[in-house]
Amino acid sequence: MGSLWTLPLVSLPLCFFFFLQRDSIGACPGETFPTVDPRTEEVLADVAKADVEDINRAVKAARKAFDHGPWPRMTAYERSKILLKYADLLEKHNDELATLDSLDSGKLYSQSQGVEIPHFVTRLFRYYAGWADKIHGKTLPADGPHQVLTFHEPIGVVGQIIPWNFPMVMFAWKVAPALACGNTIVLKTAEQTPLSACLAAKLAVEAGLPPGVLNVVSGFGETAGAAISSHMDIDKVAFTGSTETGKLVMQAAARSNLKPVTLELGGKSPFIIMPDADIDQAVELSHFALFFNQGQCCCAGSRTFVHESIYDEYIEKAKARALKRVVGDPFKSGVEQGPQVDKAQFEKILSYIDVGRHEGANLVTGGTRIGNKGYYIQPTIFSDVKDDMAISRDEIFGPVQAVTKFRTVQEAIERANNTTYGLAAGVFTKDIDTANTFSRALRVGSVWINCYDVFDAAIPFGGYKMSGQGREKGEYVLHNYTQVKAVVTPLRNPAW
Ligand code: TXE
Repeated sequence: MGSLWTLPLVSLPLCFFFFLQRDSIGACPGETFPTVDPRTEEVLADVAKADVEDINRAVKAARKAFDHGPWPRMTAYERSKILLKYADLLEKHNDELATLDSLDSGKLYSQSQGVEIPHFVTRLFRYYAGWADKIHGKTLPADGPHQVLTFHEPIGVVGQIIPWNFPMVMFAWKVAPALACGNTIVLKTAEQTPLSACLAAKLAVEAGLPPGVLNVVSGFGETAGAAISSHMDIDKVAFTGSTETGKLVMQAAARSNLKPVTLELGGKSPFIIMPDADIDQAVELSHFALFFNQGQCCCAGSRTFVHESIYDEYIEKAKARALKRVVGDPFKSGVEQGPQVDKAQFEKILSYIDVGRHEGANLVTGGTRIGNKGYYIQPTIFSDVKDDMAISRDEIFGPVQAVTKFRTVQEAIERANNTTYGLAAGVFTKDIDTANTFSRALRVGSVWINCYDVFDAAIPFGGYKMSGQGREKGEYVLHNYTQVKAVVTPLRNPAW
């Protein structure tokens, strides 16, 4: 653990947002809001509360940097070198960034320190540093005596709004590709988890990102977030969060300047276990698919479909596994599950557990909070869940697994697809034909066969239906952050 960030954060001057003019600036009226440690329910730090006027200032800085600054004009290779230097600094500060994310969100330190920052943050910046000088247009064979070229240009000032479940990972998914394409950015962190992005913004200055290119703002959704999505001088908005808020972002974008919108939203992903599966492996993987990160994953495998022939055995073993799950302080080794991120999420999950009981699902294990301090919830399993129950339809975003049985592949496909969401799915089978059938029939953005939550900088991620629009990561995300310009020139001597 990094030494600096093991101090109680209340005393640290983390009350700011950064413009990259080498200054840290407080929010306009000097207002702050507390960010809370979900382990103790105590205040960690007071953070600048950006308002509409702060967003205007951030956009002004980003606009100036885009219209007149060096970032979109420098060679792609120069941009790439700065991104690589940024990645080196993120790597150097791996443990502090991980500590801030775990303090702020309650996620396991082993996960943020050993997996998220190195593999999904630093790695992602290096991946997009590699892309910077490979983003280019085409030469097109048009009918007639014309030379036709396309330029792939940066889109301009990009607004980005991120959630709290993977604070630094979401920062990297948004910032790295947008910078590689030559854009400038105004990014708003989630009000639950503003800390790590403050440090990341400071490191961006150190890496040599020119002034005004990356503007990180902490504040609330209804004010600062809404000001971003409705801003007339922001050219594109990228959002990750709930489906409900995604609709508001899209409406605001349409009502203002019709800026293009990409959305990565909620899910209710099926995890389908066939009778030929190794039952112990299936139990372990489906447990991981749901309970990972306290169940706070947009792609959590939250509807477990188990073939009727192995259903009873599965329930028994899944219960034993859930009872073995170690819940506690996310900084302690051996702990598998920390607290939920905040009071609102904690109460939402407990109320869904009540709804599940009242709807007649069978509570197999769990169902209550743990202790009386901190937002800890018992790993919870419901069996005999019917498709029309709220716990099967709605995104609970917590450690609550809903298990149901099925008979045929066709039935599993139809029921798995019978949702407004379409983010991801897991399929557990030894039969390649069954695996192929599922991967083609499921209406989701990611299908994991005999694995789950496999992320890589190169693999695109995003949703069908109300799980979102557009893709993040890989080459696909570059479309979100570039404009295509067609340039046509008459050919004087078409024969040549
Ligand atoms: O999400 P919001 P919340 C789901 C999950 C969770 C539920 C509610 O089911 O229980 O959403 O969580 C900003 N204009 N996911 O309330 O409101 C907000 O400040 C512009 C799934 O935290 O969507 C934050 O930065 N922005 C999800 C971000 O939106 C607004 C991850 C997300 O907050 C805004 C998080 C507005 N009007 C929650 N209102 C995933 N896909 O991974 C809020 N925001």
